[in-house]
Amino acid sequence: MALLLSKSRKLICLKPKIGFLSSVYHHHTLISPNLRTPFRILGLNQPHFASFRFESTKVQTQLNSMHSIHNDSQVLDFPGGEVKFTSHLNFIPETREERVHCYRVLDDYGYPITSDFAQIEKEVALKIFTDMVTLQTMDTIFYEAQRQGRISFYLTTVGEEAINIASAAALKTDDFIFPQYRESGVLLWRGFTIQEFANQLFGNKHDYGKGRQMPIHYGSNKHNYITVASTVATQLPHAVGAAYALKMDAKNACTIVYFGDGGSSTGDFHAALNFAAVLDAPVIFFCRNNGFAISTPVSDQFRSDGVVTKGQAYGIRSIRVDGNDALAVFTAVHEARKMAVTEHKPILVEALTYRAGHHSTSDDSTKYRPAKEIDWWRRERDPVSRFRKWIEREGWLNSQVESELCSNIRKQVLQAIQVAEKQEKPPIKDVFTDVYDVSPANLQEQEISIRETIRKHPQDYPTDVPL
Ligand SMILES: Cc1ncc(C[n+]2csc(CCOP(=O)(O)OP(=O)(O)O)c2C)c(N)n1
Repeated sequence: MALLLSKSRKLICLKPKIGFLSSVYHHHTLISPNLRTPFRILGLNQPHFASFRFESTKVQTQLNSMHSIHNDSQVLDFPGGEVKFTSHLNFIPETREERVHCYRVLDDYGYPITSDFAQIEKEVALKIFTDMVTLQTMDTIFYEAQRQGRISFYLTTVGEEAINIASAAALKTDDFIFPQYRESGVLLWRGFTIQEFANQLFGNKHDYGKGRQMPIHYGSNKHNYITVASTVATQLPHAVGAAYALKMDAKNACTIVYFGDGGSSTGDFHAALNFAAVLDAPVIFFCRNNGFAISTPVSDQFRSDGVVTKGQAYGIRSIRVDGNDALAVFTAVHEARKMAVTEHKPILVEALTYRAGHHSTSDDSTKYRPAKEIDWWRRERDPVSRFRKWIEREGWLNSQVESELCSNIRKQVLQAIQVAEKQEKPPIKDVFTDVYDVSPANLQEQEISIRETIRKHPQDYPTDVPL
């Protein structure tokens, strides 16, 4: 088949091999991941091409050269870039000799081991600490509320407070957040109130999701926080598309997408990384490698050196950080954001941590890992106390201020639960709205049916749901 190529807007006419090309009607733009310059293909009026034949073009020359090369000194001028030939039959080993190092700033005792980190002002450091404590307190009290049967489900961020808060602190408010579900601290950092969290958990009439989602499926337009979707890793391609849109609109912003090690075992992860790389999308892939996908340990999930090494396979700049070190997380995301926004590059951050709580209230993790291991991480690797030691030494916090702060936060969370619990639920009609512009016949029938059923069996329906 013959076609016309134009590179850098200069037309190169290919001699038709089969002489049926007489006119050109449509322009198609093909952005090749392998070539720096986009090639504009001027095609036939038929919408589909079965195959291409290159003639008198650079590509054809490259393809021809593949056949003529036969010793070590020559290179293969491949469309994806030059490749040196070798006569050594070498397979790339499946692992590197040494695992990728993990960037940290604070040691286990809160002492800086380097001066190579982003400077944080006192106010920001205190907000990081306050929000980490708030997150821990919310987790403790909301978890207990679920155990008391007051809410149906909960999921904590225990052990991942630094990942949540310090990564959020390094972003700008115009950046869009695509969470998995263990990142409520990012929303907290952005100003979602404890009352708003409680309203969602209780699914009352003030919940922005109108009570239609399980607890912990937070979302906020105001805070550029895309609503949590439990389907693991679906947020990854979404974040890439949104990042590409930000770039097209010349916005000074990026997206960040959080996911667990389990999320990296899905097809969506690989599709997202590849798209992001070839589209030069300003997206930060933030992997919370906490060792487990529910009961599946990372050793049963991949044979690679964690997740960080997968970035390079897709042509993505990557870093591994200590997820329990707030200063390391802050610095890595701060730098990642700069590169994503100014260079229009995707960046992969793998934060090593440990899920120090159960997967959710539907899980008992002592069934598949030793309780002693959990205790050890909670005691010895707690990211909040490590950061506290650092700010104490900086002279920004003392024990009296800390204890007032803790008791104040506790009161606020308890108060928010009491308020949320007393609120009415959203009205029954909300079950049937917001998907279709005009309600289809089957939904109308279902609404009539449920109202009739409630009329017949009122004792089986909650009294706080307005009809
Ligand atoms: C597509 C899909 N598959 C399976 C599940 C069930 N599931 C819910 S959470 C989860 C584990 C995810 O683990 P990870 O991504 O490591 O995140 P973590 O919970 O450790 O933070 C699984 C398998 C799901 N929600 N969606």
